[in-house]
Amino acid sequence: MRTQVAIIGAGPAGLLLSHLLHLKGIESVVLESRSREEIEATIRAGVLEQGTMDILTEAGVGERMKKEGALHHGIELSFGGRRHRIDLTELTGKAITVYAQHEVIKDLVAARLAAQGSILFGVSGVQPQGIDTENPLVSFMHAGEKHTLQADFVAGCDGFHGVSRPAVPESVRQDYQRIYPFGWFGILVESAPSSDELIYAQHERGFALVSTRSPTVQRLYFQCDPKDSVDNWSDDRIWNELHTRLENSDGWRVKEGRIFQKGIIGMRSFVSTPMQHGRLFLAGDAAHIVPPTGAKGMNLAVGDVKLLSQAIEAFYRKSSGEQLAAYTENALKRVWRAEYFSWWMTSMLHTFADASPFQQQLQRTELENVVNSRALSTALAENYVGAF
Ligand code: RFL
Ligand code: PHB
Repeated sequence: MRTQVAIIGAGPAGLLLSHLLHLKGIESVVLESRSREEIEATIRAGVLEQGTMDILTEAGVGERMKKEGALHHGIELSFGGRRHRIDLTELTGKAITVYAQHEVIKDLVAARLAAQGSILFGVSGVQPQGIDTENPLVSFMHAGEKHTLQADFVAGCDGFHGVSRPAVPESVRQDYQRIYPFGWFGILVESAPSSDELIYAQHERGFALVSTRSPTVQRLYFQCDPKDSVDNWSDDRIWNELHTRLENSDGWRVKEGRIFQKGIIGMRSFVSTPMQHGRLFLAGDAAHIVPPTGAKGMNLAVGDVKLLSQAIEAFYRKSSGEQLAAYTENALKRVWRAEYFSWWMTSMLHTFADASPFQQQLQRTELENVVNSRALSTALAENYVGAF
C-alpha cells in the first residue's frame, strides 16, 4: 500500500487532517485501532471555539453542527453562593458552540467515507518506521494480516497513549508535565439543561461544572479523587454533592434526571517538543494535553491540523519545506497559550487539599478580581473563545 500521508488515529485531529488534505487534492490513509462504533460513541469534549467552527464549516462538515449545536454568548462563574456572568460576546465579539466531540467525529467519518476516503478501523500493532528517511512507512495488522503503508509523511494523531510520540527519539525530545492531584467525575443526565450557559463553580468541597449536550441531555462534572471508583458514588450521593457545590443565594438548583453514564478522568498538563521528527509530525493530544477546565483540547487539535495541512500543501504545491520546518514553532505558540489558560482556570477553580488559609483567601480574591475587573474578565473571555 502507498499513499501520500499516513495518518495514525481517527480522532478529531486525524479525521480532520485527512479531510483537509483531501480538499487540497492530497491522498491519505487513516489507521484507527478502535471500531467506527466505538469512536462515534466515546463521550469527550463539548466546547468549540468560533475558529474551530469556521474551520469545520469551510471544510464542508459544519452543517449539522450549525443546526444542532448551541451557540453560547456567556459563561458563569459561581463562588461564595453567587453566580457571576462573563459576557463573552460583549467582551470579545465572539461566542462558543456546545456540540459534542463524538458528533464532530460522526460528521467527519461520514464526510471521509462519502469522498471515498480510506479509514481502516480495528488495526493493531501500528508502528511508524524510517521517519528519518524520505520514505517512511507504517506497519500494522488488519483483519489478521500484516500490512505496510508507504508514505511521504506520517501524521501521528493517535492521542496521548499512542505510538507516534515515542517514535521521536528521546535524545531530541523534551516533555513538560504537571499532573494534578484531582480528577473529574463526569455524568450524562437525561434532563433539560439546568442553565442556558455553562457554570464553572468553585466551592470548598471542590469544583463543579454544569454543561449540556442537547435539549434533553445534561453533562455535569465535579472534582474528585482521581483514584476514586464510580462504584463509590450512588446517584443520591452525586446529586447531594452537586447541589452543595452549586448552591447559591437565588434559589437556582441543578435539575436532576436519570444518570445514564458515569466516568472519572485524570487531569494533566503536558507538552512534548519538538512536534516533529524527520517525516513524522504529531498533532493534537499526541503532542499535548490540557486539563479540561479551559475546554481547549479539541480546539488545539483542530488548530494543529490546520497548520499541518497548510504546510503539507505548500510542500506539494510549491516544493517548499519551509512551513513544514516551522510547524513545531508555529503550533507551539498557540499550544502554550492554551496550556497557560487551562492551568490558570484549573488553579483558580479547584480545591487543593494542601492549600493554606492564606492561599485560599488569594484564590477567592482572584475570582472576585476576575468578575469585578473588566480587564480581567476580558482576558478570561479572550482566552476562552480563542480570540487571539
Ligand atoms: P483522540 O481524540 O484521543 O484520538 C486519537 C485516536 O487515535 C486512536 N489510537 C490509535 N490508532 C491506531 N494505532 C494506535 N496505536 C492508536 N492509539 C490511539 C484512538 O483510538 C483515537 O481514536 O486525540 P485527538 O484527535 O488529538 O483529539 C483530542 C481531543 O480528543 C481532546 O483534546 C479533547 O477531547 C479534550 N477535551 C475537550 N476539548 C475541547 O476542546 N473542549 C472541551 O470541552 C473538552 N472537554 C475533553 C473534554 C476531554 C475529556 N476527557 C475525557 C479527557 C472533556 C473531557 C472529559
Ligand atoms: C463538556 O461539556 O464536556 C465540557 C464543557 C466545558 C469544559 C469541559 C468540558 O471546560
